[in-house]
Amino acid sequence: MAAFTELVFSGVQPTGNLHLGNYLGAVKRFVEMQERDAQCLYCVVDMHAITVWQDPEALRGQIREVTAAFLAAGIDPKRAIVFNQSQVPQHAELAWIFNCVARLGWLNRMTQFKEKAGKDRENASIGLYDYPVLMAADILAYRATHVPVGEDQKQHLELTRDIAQKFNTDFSGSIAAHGHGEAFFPMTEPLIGGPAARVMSLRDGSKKMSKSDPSDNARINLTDEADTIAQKIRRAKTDSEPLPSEIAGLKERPEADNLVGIYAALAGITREEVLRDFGGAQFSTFKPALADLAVASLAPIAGEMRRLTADPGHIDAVLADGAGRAETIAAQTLDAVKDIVGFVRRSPNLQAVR
Ligand code: AQP
Repeated sequence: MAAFTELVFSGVQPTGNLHLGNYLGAVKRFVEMQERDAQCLYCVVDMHAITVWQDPEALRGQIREVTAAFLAAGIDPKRAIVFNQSQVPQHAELAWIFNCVARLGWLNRMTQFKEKAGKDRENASIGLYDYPVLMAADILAYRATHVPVGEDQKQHLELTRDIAQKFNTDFSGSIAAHGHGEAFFPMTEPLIGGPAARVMSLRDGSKKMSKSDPSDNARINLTDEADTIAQKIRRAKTDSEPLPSEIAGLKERPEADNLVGIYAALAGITREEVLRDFGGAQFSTFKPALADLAVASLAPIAGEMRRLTADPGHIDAVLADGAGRAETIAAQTLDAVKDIVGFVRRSPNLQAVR
């Protein structure tokens, strides 16, 4: 592997309906990261997906669809490593070791589990509860230095850092004895930011845009047709005031703030620049401009996704190639971790037992 100064890892769950929030908060930024001096790994996190029930046939299709979205958005599978999590066994292996490092009290504070488990907590899967530990393993199996994610993942990234820190402290003697210096795992930096770090529902500016929202009108799916995108934006909830000229004027106006943020992220400009152009405009002027921009940005991606998903053999080949390259890196990490923890490893030079 070429020597890069950064190692970037991120993942997306194949749980259906990839939406504008996933695109602007994550996938679009994955593409931008390719321009940095970084080895990028982009993972379809299918083991995370099964923390809630998935129909097996649908899941297979969704894994290929997320992969197609990565490629259609501009991720180059020759430069970046594109793969699905379940093909690289080191994720699960490291998660088990991290289960023995992470503390119950840390997981009890995770707000995403509370939101997803809801009132029926006793009936949630253990996997859903343990999700953040597997996520730490995803990232640290590659000793990733940077993780681009949406704002909703901030708390999980903090847990990843806590696990790395505790592992480095608990095993400091062994880490040094095995020649890894003072710290084996890095303090991974979350890359959260820009105008679309948290894209909100089109129907309710207090809720994030989400795959699991029962209302399809709450989100723009990456596979929506142009007419559907325009219609969803036209019907998006707003107030009756014109857009302000200054950012401060968006305070207490979550729906207006959301649409301005979406426009800014799609156009690659700041919220301030959007308001410079549209300050004083009514939504009857702004919404059609936003719809045109959204269609121009998303229609080519949807078209390319349709072309790619028609050839599942090609997608599977991309995933297999990526999994092989990912496993080469993750296996080195796991060998070192097993030595540090004190496991006896199968040596390649071992003589056969007579
Ligand atoms: N609304 C959002 N705004 C900005 N970023 C978002 N992301 C998700 N929703 C938004 C980011 O997309 C990446 C992949 O997310 P995921 O599929 O792994 O999981 P999620 O965050 O649980 O996505 P959803 O759509 O909200 O699914 P459900 O409805 O199942 O909970 C992550 O980087 C995430 O931050």
